[in-house]
Amino acid sequence: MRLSAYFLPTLKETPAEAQIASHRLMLRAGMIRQSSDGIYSWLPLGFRVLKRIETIVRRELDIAGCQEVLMPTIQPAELWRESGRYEDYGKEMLRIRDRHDRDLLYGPTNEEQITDIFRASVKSYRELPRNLYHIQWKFRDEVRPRFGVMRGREFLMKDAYSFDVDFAGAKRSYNRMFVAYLRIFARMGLKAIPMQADTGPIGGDLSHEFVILADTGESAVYCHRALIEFDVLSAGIDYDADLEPIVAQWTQHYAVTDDKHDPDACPVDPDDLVTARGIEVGHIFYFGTKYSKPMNAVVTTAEGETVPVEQGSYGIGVSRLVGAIIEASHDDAGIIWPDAVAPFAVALINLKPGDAATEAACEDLYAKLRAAGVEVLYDDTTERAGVKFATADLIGLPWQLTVGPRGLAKGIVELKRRATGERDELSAEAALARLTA
Ligand code: 5CA
Repeated sequence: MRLSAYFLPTLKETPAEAQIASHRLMLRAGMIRQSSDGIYSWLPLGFRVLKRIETIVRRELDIAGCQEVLMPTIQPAELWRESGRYEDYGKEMLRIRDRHDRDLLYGPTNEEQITDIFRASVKSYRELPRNLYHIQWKFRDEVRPRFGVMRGREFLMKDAYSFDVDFAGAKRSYNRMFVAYLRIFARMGLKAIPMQADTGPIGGDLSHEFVILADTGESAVYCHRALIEFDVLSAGIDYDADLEPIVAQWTQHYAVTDDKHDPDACPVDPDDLVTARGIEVGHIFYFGTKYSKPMNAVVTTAEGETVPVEQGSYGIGVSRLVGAIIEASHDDAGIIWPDAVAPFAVALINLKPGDAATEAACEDLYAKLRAAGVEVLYDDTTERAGVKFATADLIGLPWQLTVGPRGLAKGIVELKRRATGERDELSAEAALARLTA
């Protein structure tokens, strides 16, 4: 993509309304634009990151045996009356009435809807387990939407729902998602720590929040140092195997949010206790028959008995993750994208547009990188070099490849790694080899 043709409305000034780094940087880097309180449009650069995150989530969930569906954003109130949550949900739910005076709502989550889909067709334990998910916009009329996409009113969530015939099966489904979540966040370059959590309005009695550590996190978190060290990607994973040992490895250590932390009862040696701030990027729940019972979603067991199906639900804040990743990875100059979610891999910076040799070298690199499948944002604009470097640092692509007449005269270009600031002067061929390796 040529920057001269790209819709990238960057801001020089720091927007006054933004209180935290990710919100400031997303506005300054032209990733989002506020539409109304807690509701945002996603502009090309931001939308690319959102799609990257979705792709990682999708890939790992599909490996874990989940199947993607797409449910509507607008749901009928009757389903929520059946579960008893229509009144309980209160003012957070956006209620809508259609032209026929039917009560509808903009879904804050989809337990009722998926249970309705399930009960219409699944009748036997033979068809279980199943895990269905979608990636869809939600609306919650939060009292205090803030921090940009981190606590929005409209936000993109991945929500998955598991169905099993008994508790043992439901726990296996829960474990699968627990492990899949560890891998999803690790793939994004994040360290997410599962923490014991309350189930809140979702209900149920087994629940973990996945929290990434960042100074601006909304809640204080406490965990054993060992959890920071665990590695989840080096070994392969067999989702049909017993995953209890992996889950136990993580849950044996203390890890709680501040509402559950009691300094006097904390079992961890102070030297091993990490006290930090955290951002909740995922939340998983086992809630048994909380919805299947009132909604009469039943299956027959191997013994011929009819029982309500056992359920769990599993959320990831896809749009929140964009902000959370920036909170965890930025500096004074701008965003530092982890490779896996970066909107483009390389910023190609032409220091002297109009100079024939520089132009030719840039065009050649641009064509070769694209031919090799490397996503490049080519700064072919006529801005000053200082402005170009500032923009490149602000939007935070992992690599900056700079080409100018002085270097070219010596046969070199400059390759900078955004995360470390390391710069190498090398030939264009060597730079290409590095970027396409
Ligand atoms: N039904 C369950 C799981 S499918 C559920 O709704 N869980 S949740 O309420 O915990 O939300 C799941 C994830 O969505 C959270 O972990 C968080 O990352 C994200 N999320 C929740 N509220 C917001 C919000 N207002 N803005 C942005 N992301 C949010």
